[in-house]
Amino acid sequence: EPRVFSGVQPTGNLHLGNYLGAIRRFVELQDTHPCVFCVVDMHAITVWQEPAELMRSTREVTAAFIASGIDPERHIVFNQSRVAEHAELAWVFNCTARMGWLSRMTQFKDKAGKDRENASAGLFVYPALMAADILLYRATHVPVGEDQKQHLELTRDIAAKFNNDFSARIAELGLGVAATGEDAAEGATQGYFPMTEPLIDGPATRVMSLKDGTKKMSKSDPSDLSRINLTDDADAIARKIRKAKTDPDALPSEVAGLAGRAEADNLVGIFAALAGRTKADVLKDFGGQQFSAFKPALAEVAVAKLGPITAEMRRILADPGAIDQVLSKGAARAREIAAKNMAEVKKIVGLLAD
Ligand code: AQP
Repeated sequence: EPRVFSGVQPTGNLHLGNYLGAIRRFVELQDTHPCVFCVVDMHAITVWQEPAELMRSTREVTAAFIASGIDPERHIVFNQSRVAEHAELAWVFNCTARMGWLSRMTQFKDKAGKDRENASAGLFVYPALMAADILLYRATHVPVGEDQKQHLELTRDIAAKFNNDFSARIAELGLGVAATGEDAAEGATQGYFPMTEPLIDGPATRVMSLKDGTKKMSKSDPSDLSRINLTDDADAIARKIRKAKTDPDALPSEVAGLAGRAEADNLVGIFAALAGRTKADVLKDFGGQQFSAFKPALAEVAVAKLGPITAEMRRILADPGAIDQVLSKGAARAREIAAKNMAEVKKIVGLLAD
């Protein structure tokens, strides 16, 4: 049975990359799949968060979901820490995942930096918690940006190892579904967890920094000029695009001409994604023109697309009580699925429960 799961961390500075790479895809998928959208506050605390700021940010991500068009009546929207089963399944997966697998995660290496001894243990096991988020709902599809590809592969490895370690038990309890992907390739006929497919598609799976076309647009970049925040007003958006790094040449008329021009490629990609057009189509209009002509047009598209979302976010954020109610109701619905599946996992593993 298909189901979509995805999460966004409440770590402040929600930006255009989060919107184009993830949230906008969530909105599209709600018409075709039952969806679970989670504000992953337990992931956020793998690095230090100011408590008041964490609460504010959790409400802000929820407001961004709703303002972008996610319907919390039709789909499940909640914050992770409200559903204790995420932590429970994460523990089981900490015991499934191997140190070697986790050691190879590039996000851990990037975030821990040189001072690895001083990184939290939570940051190291972050991908096991992410696997738990997804597999707790036995989700089959996960829309994410390109940067999460490796974590999704690890999720599949964890699911495959769990299915394989407990294959006899899963069959004995009649809890399996037909094996797919790696399980089937290894000759298993029954698995408990599905081989989740990442959905990394659309024109903006990796939006780059406005200041450096080789770095992804990121919440934690110290330069606010590197990103367009979902809370930026029209003036801020126009100013950031005006100051965005470019090269001195005119825009090419063919997509091939963007090769080796990271900043130009990024800006054209952002234009295309926001306008719902292809890069080739955008270059038909702007090929041969200077950035001085392209940038105001890009700012106009960005403001037209993001302005209404920002305004709606402000309106929603004015009533934090209503946001908390959405999260609380969503958590109750999430818990129904999570409790059933976690009880089955306990049976499979041999953990006695009531
Ligand atoms: N630049 C990006 N382009 C496309 N998609 C992106 N995502 C993040 N950055 C880009 C996608 O947004 C979703 C939620 O991200 P997250 O907040 O859970 O994770 P993150 O990678 O920590 O976000 P940041 O902004 O990059 O924060 P820092 O600075 O802490 O590293 C995910 O689907 C992600 O792929």
